[in-house]
Amino acid sequence: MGYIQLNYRPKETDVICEFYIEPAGIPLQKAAEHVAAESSIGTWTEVSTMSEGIRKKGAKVFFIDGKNNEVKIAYPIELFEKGNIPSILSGVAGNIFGMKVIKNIRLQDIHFPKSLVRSFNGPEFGIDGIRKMLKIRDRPLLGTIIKPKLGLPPEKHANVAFEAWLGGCDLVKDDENLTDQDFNHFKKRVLLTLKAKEKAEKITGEKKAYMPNITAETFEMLKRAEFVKSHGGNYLMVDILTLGWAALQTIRNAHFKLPLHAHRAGHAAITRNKKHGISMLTIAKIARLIGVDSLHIGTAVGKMEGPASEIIDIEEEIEKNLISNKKHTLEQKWYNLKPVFAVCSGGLYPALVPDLIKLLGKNIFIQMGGGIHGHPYGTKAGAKAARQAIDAVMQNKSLKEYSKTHKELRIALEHWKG
Ligand code: CAP
Ligand code: MG
Repeated sequence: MGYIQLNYRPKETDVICEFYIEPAGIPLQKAAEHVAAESSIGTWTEVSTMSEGIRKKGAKVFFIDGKNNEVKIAYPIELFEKGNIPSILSGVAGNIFGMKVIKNIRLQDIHFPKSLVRSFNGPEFGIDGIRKMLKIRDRPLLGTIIKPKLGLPPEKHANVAFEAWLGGCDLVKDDENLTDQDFNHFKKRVLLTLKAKEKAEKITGEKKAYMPNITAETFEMLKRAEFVKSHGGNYLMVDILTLGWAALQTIRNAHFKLPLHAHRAGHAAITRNKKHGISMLTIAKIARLIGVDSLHIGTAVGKMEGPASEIIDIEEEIEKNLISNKKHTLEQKWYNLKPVFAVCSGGLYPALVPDLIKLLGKNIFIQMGGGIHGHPYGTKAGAKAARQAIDAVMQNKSLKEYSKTHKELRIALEHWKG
C-alpha cells in the first residue's frame, strides 16, 4: 500500500498535517508522496528491510488540491513519542524542508489527537487564571516593554517600570534581548523591579505583573525561574524560539506555578515566507500544547508583518477551545486545554487601540514599548494615554471624544497622527 490514499478517512487517533507544497519539476502527487515517506517511515528508495506491517504505519496523503498546492497527510499516532515536541517536529517538520524534489513547502497547520494533547501540560493559568491573578474582569490588559531595549542599569529599569505601572500599565516586561548583561544583571533587576511593583500596587490599589526574561541555557533558566519565584515574582518570560521547544517543555514541566509569557523573537525566520517554513498558527498551537499562558501573535496594525486574517485565525485558535479546521474530516476539540492570552505588540500606540480591539477582541494583551515611553510627557503619561485609549473603547467612546477630557491621550493622538 503506497502513501497516496485519497480515499483514506483519517482516524480520530491520527496526527494530521496541512502543507503547502510546490514541487521541483515533478507532479504534485509525486512530491506529496516523497513528503509522506520522508516524514514517516520511508526514504528515497525502497529498502529490503521494509515489511507489510511497517508499510501500514506509513503516512497517508488523503487530500490533494492541485490548484492551491494544498496537501493533507495523516500520520498514525504510533509514529510519535507522546509528550515530546522536538521528536514530533523532527518527523513532520524535519527533513522535508530540504528535499531536492520540493521547491517550497510550508507546514500550514497541525491537528493533534486526544491522546497526544493529553500527553502535554497545556497552560497552567490561561486567560481566566491571569485575569483572576490581576483582578481584571474583561478589558484587554495593558503592558509595556522597558525601552531602550538594552542599556539601562537596573535602578533605571525599575524606575521606568514604576512609572509605567503608576500610569496604568498592568504588566511590565523585559525586552526579548535583555537577560543578564553586565550593564543590567538579572538578579539585581528582578529585586529592584519587584520592589517597584509592590510600591506601585500600594499606590494604585491595582495588582501588577512583572515579566523578567529568564531566557538562558536550560539549567541557568531554571535557576532564574527559581530566583523570581523565591523573591515573590508573579510571571516568567521566555523567548520560545531561541530557547527551543525542549527548553520550553522543561520550564513548563518544572511547574513553577507562575504564568509563562512567550515572546516569539526569531519566528519570522520560519513563518514569514508564505510558501516555505512553518506557519505562526502551527507555532501557536504547539506553544499552547506545551503550556504558555500568553503568546505574541502580532498586531496586523503595528510595525511587524503578518496579515490580519492569519492573526485573527491564530487568536481564534489559542483563545477558543480549539477546534480543527472545518475543511478537513475531523472536528477535534482540544480536550479542555486552557485558552491562551494573545499578545499584541510591535509598533503600537494609543490611536491603534480601537482597530486592534475590533480585530482581535478583548482577551488580548496590548503591549506598547515606544508607544508609551515615546510619549512627549514621558512614560507615566504614555501609560496613562494607552490606558485611556482602552477605557474609551470599553466605554464605546471615540478616542477623539475621550481625548477632550483626557489630556495624555490628546497629546498622544497629536504626537502620533492616528
Ligand atoms: C515591541 C517589541 C516587541 C516586538 C515583538 C520590540 O516594541 O518589544 O519585542 O513587537 O514583535 O522589541 O520591537 P515596540 P511580535 O512597542 O516599541 O514596537 O510581538 O510581533 O513578535
Ligand atoms: Mg521587544
